[in-house]
Amino acid sequence: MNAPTNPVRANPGMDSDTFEQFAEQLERYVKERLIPAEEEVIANDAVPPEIIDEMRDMGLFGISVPEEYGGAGLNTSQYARVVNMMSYAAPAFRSIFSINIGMFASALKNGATEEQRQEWYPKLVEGKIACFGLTEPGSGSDSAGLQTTAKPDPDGNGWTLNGTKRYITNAPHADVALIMARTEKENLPKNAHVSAFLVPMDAPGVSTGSPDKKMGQSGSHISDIMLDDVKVPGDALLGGETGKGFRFAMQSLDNGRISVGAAATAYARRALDSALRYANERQAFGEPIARFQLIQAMLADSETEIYAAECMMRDVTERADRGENIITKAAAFKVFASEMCGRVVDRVVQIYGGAGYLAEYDAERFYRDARIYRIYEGTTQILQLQIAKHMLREWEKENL
Ligand code: COS
Repeated sequence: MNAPTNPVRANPGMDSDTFEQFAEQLERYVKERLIPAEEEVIANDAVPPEIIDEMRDMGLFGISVPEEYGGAGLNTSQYARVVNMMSYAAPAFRSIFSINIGMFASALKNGATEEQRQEWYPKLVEGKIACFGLTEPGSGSDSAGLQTTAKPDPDGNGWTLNGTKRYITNAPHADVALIMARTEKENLPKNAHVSAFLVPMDAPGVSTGSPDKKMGQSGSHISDIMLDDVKVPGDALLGGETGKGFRFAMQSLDNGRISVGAAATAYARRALDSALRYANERQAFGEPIARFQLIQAMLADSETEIYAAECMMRDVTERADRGENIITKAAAFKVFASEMCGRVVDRVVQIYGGAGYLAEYDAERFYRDARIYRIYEGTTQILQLQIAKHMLREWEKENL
């Protein structure tokens, strides 16, 4: 059963002709500019700065920001399609702007005061980079267990933050972080001990660790953020109220899960296209391996599953645009798309055979890059629990 549509939150987005024109250009940009640049991204573990500038010029860093604040005002369906199109190329290209247009923009939309929106939306549009500080060394899935503290200053005019955030995507490049911190010592019902703060990364006391070495996703960087007696003004508190940070973070994660699902779906498509080409080139027993039915089964299963994820993406994002509550469907999409991508890249390595194990061929990096999709923005297991919790709650409402 779905929550009723809320007309206040329904989002028509950019007018569809303009969006389709933009989508066509973006698709061309991905194929003609980003894919040829992948080798350089991998060799240097960095997205070339000129590509970041081009992406800024295309407005990608603020594409979901409402038009009245200078953005392109994409709705959730359009946002997911942009993420999906960009994620056909190496994951680092999505990564550099995805927090801006996803979790950070979402937190501003759901939680910020008008003054905060006026300050931060235009900065996203300009291309400033945002990161999202929820996870800590001692709390990942158990996000409400965070230990970072925000204490009110004695004069009542600001806050002092202390703590460490871990695995923060884009932290080494970010201009601003949304930091979830504890404003109460003890855990409160509904996690009301958590509040969210807009923290400029150049504030005194903020530092970042060196980028972590990872299994895949070259060119995308994560690191710790250390907060050492960081003083922020009173208006850095998101929404101007304490106790709302967990809710804002979870709402942002609904959006982040759509982004990961869209990215995983596109990357599965990329890997499958590559396997299709390889299966037609590679000869065995005197003919292309694509002629063999056991290879065909792997191709067909992958096509079927990618199609299912594409349909889920369309459905969940249209529901979001109608203002429906999408907590469970965003989680279900992320679970299915990320697990599906894992199965597809595994089959793709199998189709490539021995070559699939070599770094010289694409299949090996597809396999490594895809692994994180099942983990970040909510592991499959945490999302299974979330989906079941809401199913049981609905059932009880209707039956008890
Ligand atoms: N939208 C709006 N409000 C939400 C919400 C959402 N998606 N999720 C939670 N809330 C609010 C609600 O008020 C909720 O109370 P009700 O369910 O009674 O309405 C309250 O927050 C508490 O939520 P919940 O009971 O789900 O919190 P738990 O402490 O049980 O924690 C899990 C839930 C474990 C699911 C949560 O901590 C989580 O999602 N962890 C994974 C975090 C994650 O994805 N990390 C990835 C890295 S961050 S980039």
